Amino acid sequence: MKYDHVREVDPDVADALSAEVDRQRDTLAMIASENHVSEAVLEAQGSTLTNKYAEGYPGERYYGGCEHVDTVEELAIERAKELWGADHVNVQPHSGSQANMGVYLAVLDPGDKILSLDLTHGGHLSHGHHVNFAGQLYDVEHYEVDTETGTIDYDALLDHAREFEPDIVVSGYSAYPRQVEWERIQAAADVADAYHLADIAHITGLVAAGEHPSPVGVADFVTGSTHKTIRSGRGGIIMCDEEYADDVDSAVIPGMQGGPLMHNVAGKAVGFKEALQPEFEEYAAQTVKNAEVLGEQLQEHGFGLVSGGTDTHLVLVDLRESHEDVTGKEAEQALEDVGIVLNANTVPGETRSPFVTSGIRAGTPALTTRGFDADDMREVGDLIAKVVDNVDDEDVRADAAERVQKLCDANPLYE
Ligand code: DSN
Repeated sequence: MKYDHVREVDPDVADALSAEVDRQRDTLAMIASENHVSEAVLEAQGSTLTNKYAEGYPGERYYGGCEHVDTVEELAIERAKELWGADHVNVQPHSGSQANMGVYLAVLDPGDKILSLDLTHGGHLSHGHHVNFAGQLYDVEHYEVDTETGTIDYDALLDHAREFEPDIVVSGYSAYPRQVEWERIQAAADVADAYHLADIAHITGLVAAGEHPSPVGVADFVTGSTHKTIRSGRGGIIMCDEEYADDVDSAVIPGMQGGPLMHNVAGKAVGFKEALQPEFEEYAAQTVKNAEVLGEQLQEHGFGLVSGGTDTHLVLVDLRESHEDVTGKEAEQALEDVGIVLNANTVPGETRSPFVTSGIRAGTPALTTRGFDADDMREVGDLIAKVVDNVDDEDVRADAAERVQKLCDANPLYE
């Protein structure tokens, strides 16, 4: 990729942009929330739509000159409706967190009650963590996974909802390897006469491709981010029934955002079109298969997985089961040194700080995009095991780095 215009104005930034392309080409992107979008999505995001203000919605903007951005936003909306089957879609949230903020703003008042999964059990900051606006504005309690099984304790959630009487129950997670039983979450919302927000940020692509059951038609609100497994332009999305459409739209603008990022909306439209092609279903199925193979390979090497495996695009390794003395942070650093980029992650029953942690989370969406198959994933599993087994061994690292480079060369990116 060339950045000729940037280079002319700003060589320092051009160098960083080029170096980042090389980094992505020569390392394994295994942060479960990341992916590699197509050049078509990149081009749409880098378009002149970044120049346009378009507060409002297609056909009813506060500014003139919106005919082309209207086309783009309408296409993004129609394609999203086709992908997820929702009645109403808002494609303007700048991120998944802002999509959640939009829903809270639409139906909650400050001080209202949120019941959501604890962050260390796989939840998300925007579900009401105390350092986040949601934890500061609302009265939040958390449910948990069963620490024995690693899966959501739906019975305890039901009891918790009965006692706490939340105004909204939040489901959908950022470090949960198993399928979510949306109806059982809905039962907890029903018992408290609460709304149900399903945040499918991580699994948007899996849901669209039918690789994970859909909460659309079960939950009142479904939010997501658009650049993870769905592999489109960066940002967020809100889906809901028609009855909540006006409340959601006014919460997004004027409630919490100004001008939409129309270049990103264009990236969403293009990525959604790609996801509507039959190949996307194959991609999503392979993503899940690759995670399963990775998990099995790690288990062969003695690693423990939260919940004992995965049905999704990620595995969550509990290092306490196999490497009590290696922290998530140490494993993350050792792996990054050989070109395997994933993240340290808290695990259920975590005793270390969120900066240290006892786990690592590894995802397959980006590797699957660049063509990794089951054999490649076995090799990746072997490499992760070898490096974590020998965190301080320079020879092991040198050998692993070479094998990582071979995998990258065999599965080229942005040629
Ligand atoms: N940062 C994302 C993740 O890694 O899960 C969630 O927003």
